[in-house]
Amino acid sequence: MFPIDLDGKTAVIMGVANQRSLAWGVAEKLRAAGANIVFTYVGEKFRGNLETLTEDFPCTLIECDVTNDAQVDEAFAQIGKEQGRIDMLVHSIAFANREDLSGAYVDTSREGFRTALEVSAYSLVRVAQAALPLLRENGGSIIAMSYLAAVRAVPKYNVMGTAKAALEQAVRQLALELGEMNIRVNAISAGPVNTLSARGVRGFTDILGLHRERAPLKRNVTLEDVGGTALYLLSDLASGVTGETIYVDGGFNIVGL
Ligand code: 1JT
Repeated sequence: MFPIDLDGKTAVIMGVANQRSLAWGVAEKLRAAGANIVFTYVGEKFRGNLETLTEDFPCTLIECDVTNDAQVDEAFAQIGKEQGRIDMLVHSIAFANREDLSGAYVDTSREGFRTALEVSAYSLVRVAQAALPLLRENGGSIIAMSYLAAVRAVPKYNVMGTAKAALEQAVRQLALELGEMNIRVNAISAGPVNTLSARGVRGFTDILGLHRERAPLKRNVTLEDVGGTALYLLSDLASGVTGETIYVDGGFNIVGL
């Protein structure tokens, strides 16, 4: 196997809640490739989870609530101080109020819409802004996590679909603007995975089953699947790829009937 060597490269990974997180799937692949990793978290509970998960590998943990401008700036200033520069940025953050991921989309509140778009889409722009001084010297690669509901109407996903549409557009706009600095920006559109976020959704098991039946690969996607594509996008193997949304969904999105 041709190894991807990320020795001497530094990644910032935002959005590991526990071992089922998509961001953790990315972290495991980056670690195997030899990358140096900085994890950001929100709150002591998730810091504790990260401490347990990363017991056996050296990395840095920094608090970063993406809704807090001062904290975003402080976090990346500290990363700059400790690491000098970074090469990779992984955005794996989303939030919507529980009542906005069920019921009628037409009932979405102003506050619910604002929250979902702020945390799940604007946050990519804001962290790219804060990370830019650390990425621009040598160029780099940014990825974000999306879902099919960005481009199709998906029952229940409701306002998160609006947020993912905004996220994918932000990926293209950032790719256009940061390309001249050799910073690539891409999205992974993952099939449903049984993460902490998904567990809060009633009927999620049915969604997984439906995917398994209809997807060409006849299975659900794993953290390995998502991590592998992330590793490719973050490495020089994808040196000519920017502004894309790559589907890691077992082919679900290509099926017509
Ligand atoms: C959030 C939640 C973002 C669940 C999410 C998410 N992105 C994917 N999922 C899982 C999921 C959920 C539904 C779905 C497919 C996947 C929970 C709240 C925070 C943001 O429907 C087809 C509903």
